[in-house]
Amino acid sequence: MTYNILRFAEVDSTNALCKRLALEGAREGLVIVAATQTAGRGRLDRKWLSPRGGLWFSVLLRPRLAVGKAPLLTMAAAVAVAETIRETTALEATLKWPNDCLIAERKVAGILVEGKFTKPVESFAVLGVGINVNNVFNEQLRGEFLVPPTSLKEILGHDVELDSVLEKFLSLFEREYVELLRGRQAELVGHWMRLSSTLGRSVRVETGLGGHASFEGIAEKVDDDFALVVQLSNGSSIRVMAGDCVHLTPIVQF
Ligand code: BT5
Repeated sequence: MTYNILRFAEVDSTNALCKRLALEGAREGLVIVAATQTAGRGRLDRKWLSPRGGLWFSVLLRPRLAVGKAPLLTMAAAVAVAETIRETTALEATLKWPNDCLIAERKVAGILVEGKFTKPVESFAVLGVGINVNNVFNEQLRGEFLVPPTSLKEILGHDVELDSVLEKFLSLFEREYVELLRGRQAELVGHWMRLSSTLGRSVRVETGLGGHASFEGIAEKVDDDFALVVQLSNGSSIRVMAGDCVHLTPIVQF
């Protein structure tokens, strides 16, 4: 993939801008990077705080992928984010299903894939990534987050060059993306599982849907569609396609 990187001092949301350009016919590989976002967003229209110092960017993809397989893009990006952090800082970044990257149970990065999956020619996916690199959080704000946040600078005590993090991510992501498009999902799933801190763990899952809107169990595995399989105390399992997952206890061995 040939990347074409456009940099901005400030945008509303790199995902929103990337989407607008996608609709105008921009090519796969367009990367929008912004020093700050005034309306950065997470899933379900949640706010994503994007002050200067962080790495906020979106990549335009035009994958030939069945609609149901779109979550695998999040998975591929998550693997690339965790490995980028491990390789550039040697910190032990892990993955929380479905879209968080954590260090010591604090959220250091989040991923938001949005798209339009209709006719193959018109369809696209915008892969948005936010990594807390050199930004720091004040204590008051910290309490308002779903998962306590952290940044690379906060842990390391020094700045990390934003461009080197971006470059590393783009090359690692491309590798996972190519594998995915070749249909080698099993490798990708295996890769994600090795980096995961969700599996083997007691979790609470919130789906926001009726029925089993919220339940607890042991996170057993993710399947080929990146659904999370959770084992309940009565021995049965629930397969969750989308939702939030809260880590409840330390990892237990299966
Ligand atoms: C995410 O959503 O984690 C996806 C975040 C994606 C952000 C990128 S930045 C570039 C691109 N352009 C965009 O507009 N977005 C993408 P979710 O799992 O729903 O988590 C959202 C929650 O994370 C919020 O409700 C807060 O609790 C918390 N949060 C907000 N800002 C944060 C930050 N900078 N670091 C850690 N946690 C944050």
